[in-house]
Amino acid sequence: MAEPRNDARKPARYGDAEVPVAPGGETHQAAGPGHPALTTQQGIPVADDQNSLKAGARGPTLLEDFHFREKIFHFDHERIPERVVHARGYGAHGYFENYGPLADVTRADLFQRAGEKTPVFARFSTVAGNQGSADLARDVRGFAVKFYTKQGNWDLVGNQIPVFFIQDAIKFPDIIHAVKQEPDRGFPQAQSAHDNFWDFISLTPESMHMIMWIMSDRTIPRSLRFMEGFGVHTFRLVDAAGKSTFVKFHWKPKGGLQSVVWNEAVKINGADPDFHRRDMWAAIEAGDYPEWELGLQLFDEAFAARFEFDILDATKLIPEEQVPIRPVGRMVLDRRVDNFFAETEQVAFGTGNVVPGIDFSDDPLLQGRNFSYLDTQLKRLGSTNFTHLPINAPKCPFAHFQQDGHMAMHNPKGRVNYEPNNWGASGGPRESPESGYQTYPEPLSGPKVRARSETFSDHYSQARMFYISQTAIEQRHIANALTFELSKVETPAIRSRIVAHLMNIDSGLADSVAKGLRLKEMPKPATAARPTRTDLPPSAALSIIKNGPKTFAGRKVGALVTDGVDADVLAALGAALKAEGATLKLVAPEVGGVKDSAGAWHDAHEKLEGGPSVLFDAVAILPSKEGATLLTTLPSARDFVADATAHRKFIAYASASTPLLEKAGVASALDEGFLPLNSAGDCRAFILACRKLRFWDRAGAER
Ligand code: HDE
Repeated sequence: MAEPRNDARKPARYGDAEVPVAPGGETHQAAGPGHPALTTQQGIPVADDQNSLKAGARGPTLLEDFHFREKIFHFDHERIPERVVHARGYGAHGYFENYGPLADVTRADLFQRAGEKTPVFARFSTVAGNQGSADLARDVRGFAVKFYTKQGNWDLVGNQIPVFFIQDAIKFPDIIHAVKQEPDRGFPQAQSAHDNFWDFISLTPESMHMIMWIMSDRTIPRSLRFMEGFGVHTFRLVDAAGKSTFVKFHWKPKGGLQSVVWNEAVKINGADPDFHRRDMWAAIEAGDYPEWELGLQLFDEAFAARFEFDILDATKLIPEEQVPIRPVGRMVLDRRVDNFFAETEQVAFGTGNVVPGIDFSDDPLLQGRNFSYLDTQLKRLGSTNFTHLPINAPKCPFAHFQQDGHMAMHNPKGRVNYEPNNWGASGGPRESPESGYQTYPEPLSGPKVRARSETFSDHYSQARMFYISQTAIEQRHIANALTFELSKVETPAIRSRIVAHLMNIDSGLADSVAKGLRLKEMPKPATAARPTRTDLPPSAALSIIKNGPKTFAGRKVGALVTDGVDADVLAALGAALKAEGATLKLVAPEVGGVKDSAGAWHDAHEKLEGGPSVLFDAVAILPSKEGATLLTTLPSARDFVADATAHRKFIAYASASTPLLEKAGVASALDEGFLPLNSAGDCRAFILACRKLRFWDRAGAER
């Protein structure tokens, strides 16, 4: 006998929402105007998505429930393998706009016409951390760009550091195993500060140049928008006549370079582990589109022959002073993804994706990568048909006879699936001897050997060049980072081995790290395959501080406000920041907001505990008199001020804030980085100061 149906619905009111509720208490929202019918994957309309099919309302669930089984089956398989490296990343769409014809060096179609826009998808990533790791791990960042050109997809799969740890791709699994979590314990996650990493590095002197970059503030960027990008390897450009020119690719951010300091990075990871992706999302939402200029370092065989290092060695860069960068276009990211999984997660980059006019060099790292990327896509995306996914498909016409396989969506139509064939007009695609991809016919000879060229054996000279190119502040940060990382290494012999390498780079640096570690005995310098060259001049392009922004555009001020905040000052500050292209965020004791001196209400962006000063580029302390008294009782308010001071930020302050500044221990040492903000007229001086990003001259210990 059939049980009575239990589908009576009564309206319930939950705040502003009125929803139909069943006698069991669960919410049922029915299809109707504006809401299509919910269906199964097979298109069958669903009557009830709140309850599984049971033998009686209190009975066991029935295997027959095809809707339940399909829903859970699909859910169980939602995850795909994350990238073995660069698992944590964030992507956006945009375009590349070409400045002018580059026919003198390449026949690549995207570089032929001034003003032409090529759609792109860019993905930025960390390397070592797993997908759920924090954004501000000390790590090199991936900088991968897919250009959907009219002659197929070109992927420039680069990093934000122009050199790499190793010279031969055969060592990639080793360096990555060493840096990722140790296999027995499964930690540490997204950190190089552990024994395995430094043990490997201490035995791999070719890494020393990269180590200088990794230990610099380059690896803790303030925003993905404020970092450079590099193709790293030497590539080739080939013109219509077949002439080859070597090239290194560079991306320069329009907003200038900016990094956080280490103590900020540690705190940001707690306060907002999604700091970088949130920043990119918010910038695009606000119409403040991230932008980079693409530049080429072009050189010929003659330069390659006389250059101090081997141009095939990915642990070396070519100083901009030696080969200037030729700007050729700009990339603007103006569209966020609609769906993170479909686009950012499923995008498949590959160094092997090149278009006619762009070719490889014999860099053994690049050669190995050309195998790896295609191979990894099969594992990650599960099918040879990953190019059928919209994010990976070319946007130009394509035609081939590759067919079938998992999830095939573009199978050839008709009878013909091979060539040559003699089926006339229905015979399908054929070769293009003129416009098709032609490999540069580099003459090759030599014995088959498993060997490293001696021209790769200078491990320290460019490490030294990088170090001496830094400002004193940046040099101090490198020493501090090395000291921090090696202090997490439990085996004293590893610490000592690294110091032995540093001695070949700069004795002051080695001394400072040895002192920071309290090494009992200074080691002997590491045996160098080649002595360090001391004649390489410093390169200003390698410093972050020397390449900062010209304005404060794209940056954020956090204003700590309370009830009674001066209405005129707040309005003027907001307007002045807007005019500069920067934003104002209000931090208040409660997220509901504050009432200003004129009685107007302002919603807060952050509650004080969730909006520490590390999230902002500069801060303004703007309480009323009563508000300041309240803030002195809140530890998070004191931290807000003390951290901003220690992180060398510019701090605007209303005179009413004095009790808080006193409580935070900074009132007695107000330097030029503290700017009074008591009237609308004070805003300008504050913003001009902020353009320098930090007041590095502040006395006292740096955090
Ligand atoms: Fe990668 N790298 N890589 N890599 N790499 C991957 O490909 C590999 C290297 C870089 O946002 C993998 O799709 C080898 C240098 C970026 O999806 C994998 C070697 C540079 C990304 C792979 C290197 C990079 C990857 C993992 C040693 C800078 C993320 C998932 C020769 C020039 C792209 C995947 C994205 C990803 C292999 C070294 C950049 C395993 C074997 C040098 C930006 O195929």
